[in-house]
Amino acid sequence: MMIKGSDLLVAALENEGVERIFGVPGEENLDVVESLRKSRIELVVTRHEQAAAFMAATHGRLTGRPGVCITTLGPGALNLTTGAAYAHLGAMPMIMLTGQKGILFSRQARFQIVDIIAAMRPITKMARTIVTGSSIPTLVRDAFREAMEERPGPVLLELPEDIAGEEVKEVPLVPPHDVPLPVANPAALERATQMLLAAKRPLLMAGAGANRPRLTEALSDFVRRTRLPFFNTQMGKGAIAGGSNLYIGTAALSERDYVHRAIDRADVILSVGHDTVEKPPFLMGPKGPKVIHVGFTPAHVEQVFYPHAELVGDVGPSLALLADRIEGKLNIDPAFATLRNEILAKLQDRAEEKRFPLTPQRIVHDVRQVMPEDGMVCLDNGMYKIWFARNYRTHVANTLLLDNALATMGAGLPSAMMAAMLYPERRVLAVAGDGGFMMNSQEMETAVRLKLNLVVLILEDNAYGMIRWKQAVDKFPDFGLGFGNPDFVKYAESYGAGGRRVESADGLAPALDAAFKDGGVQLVVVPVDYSENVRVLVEELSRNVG
Ligand SMILES: Cc1ncc(C[n+]2csc(CCOP(=O)(O)OP(=O)(O)O)c2C)c(N)n1
Ligand SMILES: [Mg+2]
Repeated sequence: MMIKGSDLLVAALENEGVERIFGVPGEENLDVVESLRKSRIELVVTRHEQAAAFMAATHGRLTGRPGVCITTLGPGALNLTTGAAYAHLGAMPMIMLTGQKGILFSRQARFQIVDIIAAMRPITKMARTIVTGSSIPTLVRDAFREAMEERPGPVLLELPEDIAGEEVKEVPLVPPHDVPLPVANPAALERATQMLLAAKRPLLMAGAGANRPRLTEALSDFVRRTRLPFFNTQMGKGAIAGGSNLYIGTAALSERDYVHRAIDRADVILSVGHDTVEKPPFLMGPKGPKVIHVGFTPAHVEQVFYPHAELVGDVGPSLALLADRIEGKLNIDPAFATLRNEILAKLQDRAEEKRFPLTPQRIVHDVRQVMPEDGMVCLDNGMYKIWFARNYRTHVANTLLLDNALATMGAGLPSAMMAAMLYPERRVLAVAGDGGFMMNSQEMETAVRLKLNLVVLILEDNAYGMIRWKQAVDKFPDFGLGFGNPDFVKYAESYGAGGRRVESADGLAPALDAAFKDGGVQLVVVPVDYSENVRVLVEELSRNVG
């Protein structure tokens, strides 16, 4: 039996359980598009390849299974680079399929040809050209294995158009299987046990890796059993469900924030899944706490993070073995509980203030009011990210999606679109600045076309606010970072979405609630007063030295 290369590719993707592919095809992909038409896989076209990559990466982040995106060669493939880096730094499994001119013969000389494999190599785990149809089953299986394996990330497969269109002898697909991972070595468990039993003020830190879908239940179980007080990094938010009287805060800044009062007093930190791509949650030094790294892979050594012990292996089962050894035996300083109350009370400061334009604290507070526990807030990148990371309480894993790895602007809306597709029964909110929203706002059309239920909240300050804040912190004059905006309500309406503008301090929560009740794609724009950035994040915290 003979089979066309593109049919074999699509069969191999079906074999991996792929349900949708996001992207913008070019003429080099037309065989693949035709094979998709005949398959169970849905082709979702986006209005920019970057958004397709952000969506595919978010699929990987939320499910543990790679999301898939497709583009043409050269210009289309290059538009995936930011999404590739987002998945690479964020450890999100993703498969990128790009077209290429024929490799066996080419009648177009070098037209549109860019060495995409070379361009993508530093921002992928693996990048390969498919040179013969008969290698497709093994290459696709290997690509998925590589993308999913710890530490997960993006993989690129480039399919030249002649290989896609060529008939080859049918080759069997490779069936996927689960791979249970080894657990931590007993000697490592013993060492961690001794360190924790000797500690007076131990803390657990949940890092980015703690939010892997396979891990969250086991981690919550560990905290319930050991009663270890915990904090999290920005990307570790929500990883520990329940046990909320043990939550001490989020380390959104590297030092001096309220939560550092607890971190600075800790003698041992059990760091679960910390990935040093994140901005450091605290800075290690000669006098600070001893750190135990718990991870699927060994820790990296950095100037500010160099663990003293490591538990390497499948994190859930390894933590269960650690809990067997320490449950009921820890001696935790009761002063931590008092400190916790002080820290959390501080974060409530000005949360209900009536100032208009709204303060960031008020915005975070009001968003929490309208979001159910399992509602998902998907942030773009801007000043408000720090406020959400510090002040927004999460109770369910992956309910505050933010990017503290590449920290790119433009991912907020696409990541929320993916969340809305995967969890149609939940409330999903994208939060973006007026700068970041406009970097992928064209995807409002995709969201409307897909009939998603999704609310987009835009924080309007007519500026690249975060950079303006840094400019002020560094004592530069206010210069060059302002811009004008479209009328966002009319802009939303022009896409067939709904739009609302918040006109008073008490207007935000009802506007968001009404938007969710209306359903479909809804945009809410709220003016924000960023003077709190300097008052709290610079002046107040700078007094917290020591
Ligand atoms: C793609 C990209 N370009 C530039 C930056 C640098 N940067 C970080 S935050 C920011 C300003 C964000 O402005 P806006 O989206 O309006 O949010 P605001 O801070 O004003 O709330 C910029 C330019 C970035 N992180 N990503
Ligand atoms: Mg702005």
